[in-house]
Amino acid sequence: MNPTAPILLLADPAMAAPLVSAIAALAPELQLLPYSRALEPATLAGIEVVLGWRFPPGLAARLPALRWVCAMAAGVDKLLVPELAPGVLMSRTVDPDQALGIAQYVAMMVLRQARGLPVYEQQQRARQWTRHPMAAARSRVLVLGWGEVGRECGRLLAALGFAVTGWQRSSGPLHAALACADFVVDALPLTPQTEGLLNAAAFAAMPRGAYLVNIARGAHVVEAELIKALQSGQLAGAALDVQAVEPMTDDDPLWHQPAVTITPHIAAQSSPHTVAAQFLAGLACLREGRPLPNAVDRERGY
Ligand code: OXD
Repeated sequence: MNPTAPILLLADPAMAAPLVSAIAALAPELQLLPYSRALEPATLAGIEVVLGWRFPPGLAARLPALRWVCAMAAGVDKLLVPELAPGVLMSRTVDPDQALGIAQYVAMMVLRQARGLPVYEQQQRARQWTRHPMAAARSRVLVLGWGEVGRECGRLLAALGFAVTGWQRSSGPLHAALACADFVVDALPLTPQTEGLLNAAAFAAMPRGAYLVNIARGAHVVEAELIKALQSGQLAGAALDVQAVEPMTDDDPLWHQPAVTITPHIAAQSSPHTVAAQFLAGLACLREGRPLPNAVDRERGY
């Protein structure tokens, strides 16, 4: 490897600024090169390492010396582009604090629904002081995806008194599991097998009045079919931190669904210090020919 080759940074410069400072504090000698379309082919030809979130279309094919792609996020779906050469290694960020932050977001949304808050918010707007029967929330929660994030969501929800089951592809048929869930929390990676998994048939398999929380990827959900399930009352509501198109456009029909709570992919972000430390640890492994921490199996997609 060429120790002086710049690291290509694929991220919005404003969003990446804290990460750039964290890396500079730990490894001031490293040159981080923010991607721009004006970069010369000769510069791209020398790139061995990419740190980022998403490949601009066609870029991976223009990096003949590329050895390692390090995702500054938990998910790698936007980096797993078909033109990536077969031998290129990939790893991702695994940040326990991010997993906890996501679990807190999930707990907030599940509790909000389970304790009937949407009804009381509506009543407050109408100055209506009406009590409804309310017991401790002990609903059944199915967490789809049992990796670091899914397990942390499960741990926190179980501590709050919910009956939690984790589901992964080896657990058995999805629809049978959905049939026993008052809440479904999506924490799956996005792969060809999970894209569109939450569709009309999946919503129909859930008990009437179930609630969906998605902190994973918008492409898991067939949004037009979700809207139909909400409008028919099959689903009581959904909290969507991720959407099929991000940023959402003005005319996205999800904006108009009263039973949907939308947040802009903020459930939790990985800490720049953790990303910096894990990236530098990975770089040292790559240079010394040791196995990469948090390596991604490109075939599986996570
Ligand atoms: C993600 C992240 O993968 O924010 O969505 O880390």
